[in-house]
Amino acid sequence: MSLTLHFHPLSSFCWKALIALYEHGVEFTAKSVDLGNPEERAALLKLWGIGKFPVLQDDARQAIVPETSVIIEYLDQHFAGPARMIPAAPELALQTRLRDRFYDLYVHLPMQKVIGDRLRPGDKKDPYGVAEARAQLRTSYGMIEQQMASGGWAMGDAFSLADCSAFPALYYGNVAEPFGDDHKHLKAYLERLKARPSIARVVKEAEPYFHMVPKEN
Ligand SMILES: N[C@@H](CCC(=O)N[C@@H](CS)C(=O)NCC(=O)O)C(=O)O
Repeated sequence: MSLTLHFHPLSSFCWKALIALYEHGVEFTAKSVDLGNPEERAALLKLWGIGKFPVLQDDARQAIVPETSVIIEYLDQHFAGPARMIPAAPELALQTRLRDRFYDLYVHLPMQKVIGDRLRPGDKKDPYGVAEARAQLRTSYGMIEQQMASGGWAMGDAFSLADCSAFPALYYGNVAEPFGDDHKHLKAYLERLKARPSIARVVKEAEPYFHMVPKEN
């Protein structure tokens, strides 16, 4: 098997890549990385100096592919079945990439800030940064509420890269800064995402690890 995904089942960005792998039905080896283990961390750093996962390794093409959006483009280029995560039409592709950036930068990163702060020692917490992140999440939720008013997927009828980005960001976002009563379209979108077989599989595989998600303190 030529593909290996270096990942962790609980990691939100790893979910994004896994969703695309399952959408394409690509065979791959899932190599779980324990970042708390110095040898496993060093091995990941050798692949990608930033030391974040997921990283896709393609032995057949001698390629190391970090960064989820790039991994998903790579899968589209080399492993896509009939469904593509990035549409062929250039304008639609641009809008899909924009929506992907929106979910990563303005939902996923602030969500990580809120949840990541729970892991900091008591004297190293960043309440100001967390308040800013929560405000960003609420702004983004308001935008998504409008975007999703007519239902469907992030880009309309076709499931895409933007939905791969949206799910982990919104799933953990709702844990970090719960949706409000005025977010009915957003809530419905998250439920549609959860029901998608590729996503249901990712969540099921993560379930044994959910007790490791840091609780609010
Ligand atoms: N921009 C990166 C973000 C990856 C990322 O933040 N991964 C997290 C897990 S969700 C990670 O590796 N965290 C460990 C660390 O920062 O040490 C991507 O899209 O792949």
